[in-house]
Amino acid sequence: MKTSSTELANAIRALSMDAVQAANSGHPGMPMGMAEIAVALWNRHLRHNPDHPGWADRDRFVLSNGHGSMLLYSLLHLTGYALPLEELRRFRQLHSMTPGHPEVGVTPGVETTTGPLGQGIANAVGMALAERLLAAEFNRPDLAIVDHHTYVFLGDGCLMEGISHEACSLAGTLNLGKLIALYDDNGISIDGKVAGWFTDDTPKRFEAYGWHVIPAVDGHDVDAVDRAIQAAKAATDRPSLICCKTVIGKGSPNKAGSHDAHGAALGEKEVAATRAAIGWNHPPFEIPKNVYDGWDARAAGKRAERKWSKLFAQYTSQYSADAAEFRRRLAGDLPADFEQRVGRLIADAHAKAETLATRKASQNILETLLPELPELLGGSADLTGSNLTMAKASRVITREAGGNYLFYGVREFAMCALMNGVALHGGFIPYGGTFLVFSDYARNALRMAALMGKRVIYVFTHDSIGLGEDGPTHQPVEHAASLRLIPNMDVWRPCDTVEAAVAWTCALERRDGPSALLFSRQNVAFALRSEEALTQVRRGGYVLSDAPWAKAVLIATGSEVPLALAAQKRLAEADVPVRVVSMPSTTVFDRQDAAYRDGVLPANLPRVAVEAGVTDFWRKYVGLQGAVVGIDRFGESAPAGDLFKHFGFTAEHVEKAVRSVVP
Ligand SMILES: Cc1ncc(C[n+]2csc(CCOP(=O)(O)OP(=O)(O)O)c2C)c(N)n1
Repeated sequence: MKTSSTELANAIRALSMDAVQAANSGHPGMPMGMAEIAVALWNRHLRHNPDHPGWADRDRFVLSNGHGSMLLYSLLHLTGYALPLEELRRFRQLHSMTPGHPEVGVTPGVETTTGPLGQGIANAVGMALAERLLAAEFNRPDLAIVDHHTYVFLGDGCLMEGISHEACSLAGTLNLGKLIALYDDNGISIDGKVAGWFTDDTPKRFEAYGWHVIPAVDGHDVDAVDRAIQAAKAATDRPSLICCKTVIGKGSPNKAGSHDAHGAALGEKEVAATRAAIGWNHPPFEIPKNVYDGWDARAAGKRAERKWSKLFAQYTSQYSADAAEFRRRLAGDLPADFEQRVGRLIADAHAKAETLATRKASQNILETLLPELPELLGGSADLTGSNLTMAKASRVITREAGGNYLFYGVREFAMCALMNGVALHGGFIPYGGTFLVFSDYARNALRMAALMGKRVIYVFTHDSIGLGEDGPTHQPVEHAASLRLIPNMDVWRPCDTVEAAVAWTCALERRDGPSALLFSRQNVAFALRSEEALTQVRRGGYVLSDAPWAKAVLIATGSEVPLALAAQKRLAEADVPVRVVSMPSTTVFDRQDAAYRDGVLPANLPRVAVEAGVTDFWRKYVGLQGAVVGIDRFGESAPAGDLFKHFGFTAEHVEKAVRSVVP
């Protein structure tokens, strides 16, 4: 007997309200309200294989309204993913596979970590972009090995968040036709009826972005949603938004339609009343066999993947080199000769000993690497000429054509959240640029990349007061330190062409997290270093210039390294030998073994740090007895040279700081 859509939907309702009740924590309203929409998509359209969640050509599904995580966990369990009922019972408990919000890597089938509203839809735009670009690069006539949709559920919260504007506006411009968003229009958010704070005409808003909009769909009518999805799939020239009218907490006699159903357990009594109202007579966490059978997506998933595998086998026989490259790209492996190439790049930089702005050094590196790394997907938030993120091999992505460089427009947050989506999709290593000071605009996307452990590279230029005349609005002061506070974020502030090349190398080689590369606007004198020092740059901190019988250690980063060297020279002339340590990446240095760290920073020597940023951060290296030459206020608008002098970034002042700590 075919299981009815109502039963399929009610299984989601029951699992969601029961799991939230068991945890006495969570959000039952959204899963109960989106249950029919989920049936339409997951039971009739979504192409996926629960036995192989990593299948390359699966449809991607993003739950942008991630607080409704029980919806996704119910779906994954019911369709046959390796997510046993036991894990649903342990919703939100320590080390369960069902954390409060969906987390990629924790639960099979979860494509991205969501919860911070608005970012899921931006991730989905990134995934749809990656699909489009990969298809343009690898598909051949009659051999569309990349051909899948990206579906996203979102609610009022996502649409209120500014990032949804940034991301959806760009998705419209790029005509991402395989992106299909389903909007849970229930008129409720945490504080109550959204009519008091959210009255946009959402369909008109998305039409203005150039989306294909299907308004006023009854979100509790599975067939209606099904038809809307069919129409959305047919509109291949634009992304689609399906606006579904729903009732939050649908099924709950006393809480449906109210914010009471949003973010708290319904309560034992109301759960029982809901069971009775929807005619679900099974005990908590018991799903009848016919319902499991109705949901089971494994056989269909296997068939779909098998079909694709045949296509890919044919592709492999006709285009074996492309097939191998496709596999490499999706595996995220760097080309076999990568190590040699970057080895040469670093050796060349060492030999040339050029004095350049580190942002320019970064561009030169891209000139060398881009032609060899087709997986690099670059871009900038409208600062290409300043970030120097483009190279000769960059090809601009347009709505008509693929490429490897995207003009993101002035959309820092969307850029970074899109890059997360691109990295999650696979096939690319995204990098994107803006001024360091505007990393704040994107900050939560940076945090999410770090949390998800994704290889995303940020090119943050104009990294200090050294940018000069643009003034304090544009001069980062606290940013380097504050980026270093994000767990799993590698932060590099290279001092010259060699360190810049090493920073890029390490960021590209790193598979388990993002890297922020901080580059200067202004020229920085090349730092001559020994062969031994050269090999140690990748350890994040190293002895750049030693002195026998050193009385102190001077630690510097980026554009302040030459200053430390100048101070060292003055001190040497006055018989105060000091060691200079260059510390391009404190985060990487901190991961080195204790013997190495102690070797670089001997415990018995007083320390002075020099960085054109807030001083607090450096206390962990210099201690309370040491000194920091930094800047604990906002900058000023003036030529860089004047600012460095004004704020005490002079060899004289650094010398004084050293003398203050040397006994
Ligand atoms: C960026 C961000 N801000 C705030 C929150 C807290 N929050 C979680 S759900 C929610 C309301 C969302 O409303 P809606 O999308 O309509 O969800 P529904 O009430 O329909 O479940 C808020 C403010 C969040 N998760 N992310």
